[in-house]
Amino acid sequence: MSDRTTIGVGMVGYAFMGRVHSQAWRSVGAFFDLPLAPRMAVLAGRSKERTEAAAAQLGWADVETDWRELVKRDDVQIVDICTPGDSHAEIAIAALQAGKHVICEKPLANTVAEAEAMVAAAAAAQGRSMVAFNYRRVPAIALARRFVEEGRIGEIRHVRAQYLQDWIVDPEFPLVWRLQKDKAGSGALGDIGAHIVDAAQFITGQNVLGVSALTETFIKERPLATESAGLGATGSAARGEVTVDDAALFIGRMSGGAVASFEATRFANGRKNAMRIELNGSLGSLAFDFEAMNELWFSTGGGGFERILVTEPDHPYVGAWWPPGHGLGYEHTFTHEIKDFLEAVATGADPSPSFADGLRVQRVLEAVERSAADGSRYTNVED
Ligand code: SOE
Repeated sequence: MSDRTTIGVGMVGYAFMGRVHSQAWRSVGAFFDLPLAPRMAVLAGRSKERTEAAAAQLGWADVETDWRELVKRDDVQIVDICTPGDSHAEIAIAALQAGKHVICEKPLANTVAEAEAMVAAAAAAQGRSMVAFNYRRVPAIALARRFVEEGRIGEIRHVRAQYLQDWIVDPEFPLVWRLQKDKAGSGALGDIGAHIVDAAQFITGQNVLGVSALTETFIKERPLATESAGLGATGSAARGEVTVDDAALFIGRMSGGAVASFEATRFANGRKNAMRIELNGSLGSLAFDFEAMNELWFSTGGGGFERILVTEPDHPYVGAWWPPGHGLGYEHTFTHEIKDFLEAVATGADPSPSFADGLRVQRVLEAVERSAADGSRYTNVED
């Protein structure tokens, strides 16, 4: 352990994603035998007082109040972007141009044009870059991909994906940044729809080719947020317009011949983080629900579905953790992501998902918006 090369990390943002990424940086070296030892060098945020408090709580050695200073520092080789989407492109491009490696929260950007600029900067840079679609690193999802690659469900015909939450059902829930188009790019579509598009493409190995979509905003105005941390917030008396979708539904065609349906909503009362995907193939089916994330359901037709408890040491990532049956949680998906990223940085391999993969998802989101604006007309995802 002691002869590993230390690599300095600088993180921008410290709300929900910043907290969970911090947990991953802190624990990854204790559970995985890595070629590089991350050092949590510096945390950037706008308010000095709050950033210092977050750094002390989360384990960062120093703070900056301007991400541009963080990007310049010699003790930072990796920049981790945990900010709202409106700053992803600017920070990532500056960091790549400064010779840093970059890991960036999803969706990659707020527009296709920004995502294209990020891919171009990544292609011209020495550093590695990755977009943080963490659900690829749920052991059950990685196992589902392995089953598909091994041909265990045969030719895939149906992809049925849902991402259901309920944290904004209350019309008095404040107008946090995730409900503002200029900050988030889109609503449920980009925040959680992006995850199921990536997961569907990752597990099946097929791309979404075109979509027919509709979107809806149920609550058009909400109290302005005074304080906001992560998904929590307090509202004021003044109200503002919700400028994003509350729900996005779309059907699509996949490049390998499968037909797909996607549903992303934060109005599914009782569903907290139900990220679900079911595949039906010529030989069998697979089904997953994040609310029971240590399980994968497998069917070969007769007798319905069999539950696979994905806690065996030979299952993806699991061997590093607890004895069989003891289970993993949300935070582990980020630890696995950081582990894979550090390995790619050490070997010079292209991390997966790359910025190019993030752009591909962005193009699907854009096709969904165009289709929805055009009366659900079938709309090709542009290359
Ligand atoms: C909020 O909808 C959110 O935190 C998303 O932003 C994350 O990407 C997802 O993992 C959980 O839900």
